[in-house]
Amino acid sequence: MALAAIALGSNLTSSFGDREGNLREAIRRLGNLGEVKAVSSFFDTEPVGYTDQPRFLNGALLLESDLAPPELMRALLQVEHQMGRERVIAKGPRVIDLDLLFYGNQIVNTPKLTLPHPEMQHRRFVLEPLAEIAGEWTHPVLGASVEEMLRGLQ
Ligand code: PH2
Ligand code: MG
Ligand code: MG
Repeated sequence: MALAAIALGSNLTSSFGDREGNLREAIRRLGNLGEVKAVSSFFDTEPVGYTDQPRFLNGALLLESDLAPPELMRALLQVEHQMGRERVIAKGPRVIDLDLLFYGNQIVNTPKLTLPHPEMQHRRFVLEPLAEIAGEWTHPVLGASVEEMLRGLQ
């Protein structure tokens, strides 16, 4: 059993509803992979990177799971796929994006998975929701808490 932190994002509507409907459906499905321990509020955010796309709704959650990191990662991609995500433009519009941020204090560097998530410390749309539910969680490489990383951005 380990605790994982997962970021959620959506900026398209789908058969599950609007952005919030997509986040709620994804959270429901993540409940099949373990026990959802905490869910943040949802933040309406400006698209970062590729900016010519709709605004995002972003959130974060904590999942306690028996799945090891590669299996959990595969399961997240499967939920994305089953909810109709199509990879058209890199960093472009999506029904649902599920990013594995932390898995306990594990450090992983493989072609398919990097843990902690390599961009999380730069992204307000990740750190702001995560700080609500795991502000004290310390990044095992950077040695800074989520709260500290968030403060480092302003
Ligand atoms: N995800 C991206 C690129 N840009 N911007 C916001 N606001 N929220 C996101 O989730 C997001 C983004 C690639 O995953
Ligand atoms: Mg992402
Ligand atoms: Mg992703």
